[in-house]
Amino acid sequence: MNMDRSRQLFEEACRVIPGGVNSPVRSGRAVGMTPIFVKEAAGCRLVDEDGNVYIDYVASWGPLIAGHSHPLVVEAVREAASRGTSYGIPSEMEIRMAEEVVDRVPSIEMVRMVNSGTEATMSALRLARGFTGRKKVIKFNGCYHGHGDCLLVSSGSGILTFGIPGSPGVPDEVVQHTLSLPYNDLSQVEKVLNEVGEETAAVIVEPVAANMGVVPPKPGFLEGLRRLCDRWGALLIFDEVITGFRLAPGGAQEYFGVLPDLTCLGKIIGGGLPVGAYGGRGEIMKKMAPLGNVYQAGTLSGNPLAMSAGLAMLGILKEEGVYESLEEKTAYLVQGLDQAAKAAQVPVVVNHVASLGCGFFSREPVDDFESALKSNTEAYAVFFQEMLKQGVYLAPSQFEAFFVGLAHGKDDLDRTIEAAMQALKRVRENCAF
Ligand code: HOZ
Repeated sequence: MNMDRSRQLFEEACRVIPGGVNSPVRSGRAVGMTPIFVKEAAGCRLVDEDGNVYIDYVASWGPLIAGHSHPLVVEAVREAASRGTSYGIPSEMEIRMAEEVVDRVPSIEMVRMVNSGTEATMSALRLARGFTGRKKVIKFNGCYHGHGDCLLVSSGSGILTFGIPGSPGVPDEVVQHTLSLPYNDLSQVEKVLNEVGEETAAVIVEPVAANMGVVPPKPGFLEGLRRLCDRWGALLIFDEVITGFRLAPGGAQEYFGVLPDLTCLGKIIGGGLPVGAYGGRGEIMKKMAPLGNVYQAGTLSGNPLAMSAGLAMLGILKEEGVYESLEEKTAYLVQGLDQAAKAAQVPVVVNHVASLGCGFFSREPVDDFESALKSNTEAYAVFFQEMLKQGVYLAPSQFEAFFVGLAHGKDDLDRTIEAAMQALKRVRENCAF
């Protein structure tokens, strides 16, 4: 596989961009590689600067559920751009987007648009603190809620990939009110709330953890969080930046039937453009300025290009049978990967919920941060490299998800399974378990 042009671009990038990338995980360091540089993408295919073609399972880390360059999304952006790229003044599309979100996400009565998932979680947390008048927040080990200071404790994603325990630049005082507990362990939450329940503003959780690989909630975990938050008067915040509009039209809260007080969104609602949102019950959202005194603002919030792309993407997701088709495709892929792992005698645990999944190189079930950490990251690196050679692009870290989308056809899934068989043989030859 020729990567000459990508390597050359990476060298150039390293001179002017820290680590050559604008977000750490994509550097490829965790899988012993330098990154491919993308030239163009359409459907489920990426083409790199050397002309290599890949079946893509990263989908820009989730937003592109309908595939790259979907004609309806591209046309919506083109049309919106011809009428202006940003106004900083209200426009009708913002209302239509808010209506779509309120219609589909069961717990959201009002929503505020921002520009990234990080902004959404930071703002939701500020709102929860402002609404309750309390300071403490409970999060879960291995859950990642963006890179806002208060939530950068025992995080997943890049923090986990590169083994960074916290981040210099986040003073202890800033995280002194953040408590991070084991995911899927309700008894710990109960214990901690017994001690600090009256000081706790919020419990924030990824309803399916998707930044330490994919870890589904155990039956009763989300329901238990709801019950405990009600008991102590804390707000339950679902970070649905990844699960929103992916698991179901109403996200994980619809899928699992548990309603949070506040929800953070991003990714799919921007159709591949930068976006985030947070919403919830009207009485809470009305605490935001200018109605209330909790402050948050943004020059590009409700940006017309992002609203147009997002509305087009949400329109595509209204088509009949879309979610069933995503589930079927993912189940087919997961079954194929399971069989390939068994045939190669490589221990792999494939977790998935709807179209979100992850294969851990591990012998044990992966149901929390501790068990995720036991997976063999060297084996993942070998697997990643071999899959890439065979034209399949996976997340360049064991601790991220794969995203199945509407653009993946059966042929693509079969080719992926075939590639996995070869890659797993290579893992077997090179790695000890
Ligand atoms: N934190 C993102 C994945 N969960 C990675 C974003 C990126 O590298 O683009």
